[in-house]
Amino acid sequence: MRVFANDAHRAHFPSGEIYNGELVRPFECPERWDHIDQALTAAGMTERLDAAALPLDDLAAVHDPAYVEFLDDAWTDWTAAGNTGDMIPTCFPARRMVQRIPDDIDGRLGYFAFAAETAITSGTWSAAHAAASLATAAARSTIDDGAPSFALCRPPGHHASKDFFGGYCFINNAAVAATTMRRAGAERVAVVDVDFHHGNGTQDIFWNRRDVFFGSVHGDPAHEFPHFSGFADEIGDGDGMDATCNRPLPPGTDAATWFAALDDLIDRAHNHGTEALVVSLGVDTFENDPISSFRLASRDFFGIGQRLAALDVPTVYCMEGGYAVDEIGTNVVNVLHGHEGLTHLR
Ligand code: OKP
Ligand code: ZN
Repeated sequence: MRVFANDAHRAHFPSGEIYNGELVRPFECPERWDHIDQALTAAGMTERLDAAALPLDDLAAVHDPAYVEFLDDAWTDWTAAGNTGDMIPTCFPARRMVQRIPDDIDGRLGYFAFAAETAITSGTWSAAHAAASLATAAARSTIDDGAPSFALCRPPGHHASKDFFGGYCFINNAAVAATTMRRAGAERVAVVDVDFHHGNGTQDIFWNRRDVFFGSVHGDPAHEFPHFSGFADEIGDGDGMDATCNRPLPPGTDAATWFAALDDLIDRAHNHGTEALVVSLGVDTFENDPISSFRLASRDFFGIGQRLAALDVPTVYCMEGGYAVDEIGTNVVNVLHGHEGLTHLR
């Protein structure tokens, strides 16, 4: 497994996350990366491939240029306005309000956000840009020779849509990877999202498109974040009708039920004629994850890689969530070992 990773992620670490009515240390923290990095090394995956900075124009297939410009300028505008803390959106354009980009930075912050738990800090843009660059390089290398790659993206991406951030995500790394694979010649690409949370951003980006299938198994939005996306009756629209497939599952779902849903998604991706695969790899389906409620054990993660490898197409894994920091490395390595037909750690 080729691993794409660098230290640029460290620049993103806001001082707090709004959680249960309190400002807490963000669950999405740099130690997540460190534990994955260490587990990869211990498992013999010692090489780290870097990526050239992705030209901002290349993001235009996935994100609105005005949104990219907002992210690029956000910290400068925020501090120029005299603010000293991190950027936390507090006012959003709800139903029947004016959907127009404000000049004021507080207004722009709310306009380009869908959730308030996710703060922007001084290094957020550089880290998010670097993560997307890693996803691109990984996708390109995998299309070039067919061998699987893992992009150790941080911050994650699957909640970020064309023009909004939230759920710890700013740039949609998996959507950028899928776009890279399309441009490199794959006629049909599938994004399979195994993170505990629904990948609302990826779904939205490809909602009307037939060439990119999106399938997700996740906590039922009736009970879980992102609350307003991920229901079973969301199936895409227009040319993209039936190229979106959601499998929401109830809190407490066990491995057997979860894998039945994954097998279903994999069949759908296969029947869609996919020539290349992007995996939104969250390991927050783990039984001890602090913010999620599914019950996969560490060795179950091996089965995820095994099943996805059976699709037998060039595959890039993009890191998404997983917040049980002590076990995150084991769980990720098990997925990658499953894909490569190796043995699981435990
Ligand atoms: C990001 B990723 C639950 C609050 C949820 C946001 C979770 C973002 C998850 N009470 N807060 O998909 O792992
Ligand atoms: Zn998640």
